[in-house]
Amino acid sequence: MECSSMAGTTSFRVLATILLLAIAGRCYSQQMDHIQLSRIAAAIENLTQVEQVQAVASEKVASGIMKLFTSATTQAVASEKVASGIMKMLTLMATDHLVCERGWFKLRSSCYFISKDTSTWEGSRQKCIALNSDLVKITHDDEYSFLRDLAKGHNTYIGLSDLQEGTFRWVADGTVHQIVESWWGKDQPDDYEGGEDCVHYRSSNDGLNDIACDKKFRYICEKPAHLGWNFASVLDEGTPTEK
Ligand code: MBG
Ligand code: CA
Ligand code: CA
Repeated sequence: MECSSMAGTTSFRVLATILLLAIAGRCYSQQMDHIQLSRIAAAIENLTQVEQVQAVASEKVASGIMKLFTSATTQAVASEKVASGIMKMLTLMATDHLVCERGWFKLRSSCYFISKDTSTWEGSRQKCIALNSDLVKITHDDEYSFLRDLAKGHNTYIGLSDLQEGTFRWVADGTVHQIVESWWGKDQPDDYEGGEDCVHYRSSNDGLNDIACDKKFRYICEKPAHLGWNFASVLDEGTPTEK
């Protein structure tokens, strides 16, 4: 819009004046627009600078957080390493260094004693208790096989009876038995003639059988193995010695 050359005749003077005023007003307002625009531009510039400063700041914050995170991770890794080291040592001591005293046989974390003498089921139990143990409780298939081997073809009492309530329970902890069906000999348990409440390994059937509790058999006692402190072997990580 042109703002300078404006002239008029007399007849148009009033109109021209009005027009001039209008144009002047418009020019003023345009000038104002201009000023406002530059103000806005300056403000934007300011904001941009602030934003840049903030961007730098938040970059710093972000990098700080990253540093903290990295150090936390490093520490976590470090303490994980310590924890796993301790676990390794404990595991070594707990598994490879569990021992049984002389005359007892070890399987996993238990020690077993197989008697040479024979006794009634209750008598057997008392003898186990006198040896700081109890009649054996069988919980695993491989434990059953292990005990079968220990019995070496002799009838041998184990810690199972249904003397109370007619339910077979392990005498060591009173829990109801969870026997693998295949451990029983053929057609057992049968409570033959209503008088069989105690369980033994019956060699001729190669399986468990309920029998009259006053029969005298060998017996197997069980107690927990204890830690043997073999530090040399613990420190020599890779090669735990066989017990
Ligand atoms: C015997 C068992 C006895 C009873 C009997 C029944 C041949 O084994 O020892 O407990 O179950 O069988 O015939
Ligand atoms: Ca057991
Ligand atoms: Ca029987």
